[in-house]
Amino acid sequence: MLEAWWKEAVVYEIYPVSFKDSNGDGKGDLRGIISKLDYLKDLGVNVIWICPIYESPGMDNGYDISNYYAINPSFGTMEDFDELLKEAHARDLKIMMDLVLNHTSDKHPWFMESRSSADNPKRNYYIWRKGVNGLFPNNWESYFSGSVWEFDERTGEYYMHLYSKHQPDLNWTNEEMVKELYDMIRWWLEKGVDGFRFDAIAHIVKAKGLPNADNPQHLPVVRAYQLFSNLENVHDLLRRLNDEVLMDYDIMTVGETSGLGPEQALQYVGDQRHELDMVFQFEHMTLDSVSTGTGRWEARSWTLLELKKIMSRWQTTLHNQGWNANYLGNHDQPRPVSRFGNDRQFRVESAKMLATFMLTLQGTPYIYQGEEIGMTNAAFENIGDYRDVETLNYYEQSQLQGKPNDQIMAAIQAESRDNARTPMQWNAGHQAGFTAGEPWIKVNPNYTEVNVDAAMKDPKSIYHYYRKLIALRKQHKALVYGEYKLLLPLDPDLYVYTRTLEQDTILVILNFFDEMPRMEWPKHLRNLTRELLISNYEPVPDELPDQIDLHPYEARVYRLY
Ligand code: TEU
Repeated sequence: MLEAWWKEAVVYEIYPVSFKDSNGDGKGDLRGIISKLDYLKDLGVNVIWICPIYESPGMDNGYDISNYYAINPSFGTMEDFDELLKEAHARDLKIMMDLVLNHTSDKHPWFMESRSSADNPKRNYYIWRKGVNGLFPNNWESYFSGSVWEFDERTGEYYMHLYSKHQPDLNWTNEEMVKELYDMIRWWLEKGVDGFRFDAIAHIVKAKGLPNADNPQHLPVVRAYQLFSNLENVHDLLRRLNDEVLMDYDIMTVGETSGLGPEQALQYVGDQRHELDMVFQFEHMTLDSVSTGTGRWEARSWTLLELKKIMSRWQTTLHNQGWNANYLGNHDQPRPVSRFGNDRQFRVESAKMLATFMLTLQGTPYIYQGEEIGMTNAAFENIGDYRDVETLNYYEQSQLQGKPNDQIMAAIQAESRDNARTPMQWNAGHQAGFTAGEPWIKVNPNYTEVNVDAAMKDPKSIYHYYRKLIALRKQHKALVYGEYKLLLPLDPDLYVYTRTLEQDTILVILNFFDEMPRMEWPKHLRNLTRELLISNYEPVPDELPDQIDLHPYEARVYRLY
């Protein structure tokens, strides 16, 4: 087993525009983050992943970069960034940057040049094609609805954008372009950043010849993820990036790779591969909808058996060979407590149960801002309150297709990325203490009850439970490196597993629902001494030794010896 600091770390993700506003313009900023470093240090996390803060027109909240070397003025200045880095490091906190290498903004000077004429030297920095019979060059559907192709009048050709039309895809077969990216990455590393999250990295290679996807129903566009996700050449490109740039620095890397299972993930994260340290997988994110991308709007019900199967496969397949990145929420997903827990009747209990899950699996845990206080989906009723380009595109396309409005809004309320993007709730004061002005997106009205201030004062809060869990993870190496073993695989309500490292065994019991199931203590563990390390309920004094009745969403972690 190889030890590494990033395996022992707990990562906290910041969506900067919604974290903390220091100047009253309604948008979060770097000085806002600096003012909360002590809060994060106190929580116990080690690494802060900051979503893109580069110069950007903000069509996709920063995932459309127009200058990789500059800070978006609405977040602050490069001096602010340097100070953030310095202040973080002074607290032994690491900073992980979010780098978007699959595409840029359509306002990036490269693209402005590229589109200016068909023989511009930067033309091939992007992917241009002629139309076919007056139609799109192929039938691929964009992640954000509609075609991946946008017609550009000036040269009469189409450019490819897997995301919004303001995010043209870079052409990774262009050596010059790739070299420019290397230089830029090295520049940030020389500044002293501690790692990267590589956005949408699975998509930097597209199938040769850009063939049409199967389309039995002859639709104008169809989901074609397999033609631009996790293709073989991605690995060559990542190995080269490592050899030529990353290898020289002690950093952590995580790639965002939708559409793969654990065996395929090992091609990215296998110890011998020298590509990425870990990847964000999406299998558990597709449990309650048919897929990511446009499929995520089509909800279906999920079972715990499926979740256990997926997570267990990742836990065991990567064991001793690679490393997991564990998350239930981020800036692209609804709030976990609303999705996998119960935000009405058991918000506190279920948020703690889900936290126990994430912090006791093998792999590096990622906490998304607000999870530590159990923030919930905002589920705004009016489309006018939404800001996210994916949501707005879906709304527009669905209307064009004639879907009933209540159906569209129900999907948006459950699935919209804006559910996770409402301002961080710091206190019960003006705009939840996020801004002195008017926030760019509405605050979730439950801020009077759900906020950091209240959570810090309440020793039984979700926040204090997180602190304790994070500290436990630091204390018990078995929680970091121990082998995962699923118990009671067929139990439909309980998720039970052990983590074992040498003589040390940790037992985790999670009740995923509001039922009160009884659990027989696993026979092979009955002779061991039990020490309850943490639980989200008070211990029951007169409990029978080999049979326990669980409360709704109860979580218990024992050390057995
Ligand atoms: O998301 C990429 C990604 O895989 C998405 O397709 C994800 O499945 C989607 O948001 C849900 O349908 C990354 C960023 O995390 C996201 O915020 C950006 O909008 C996107 O890349 C484009 O840069």
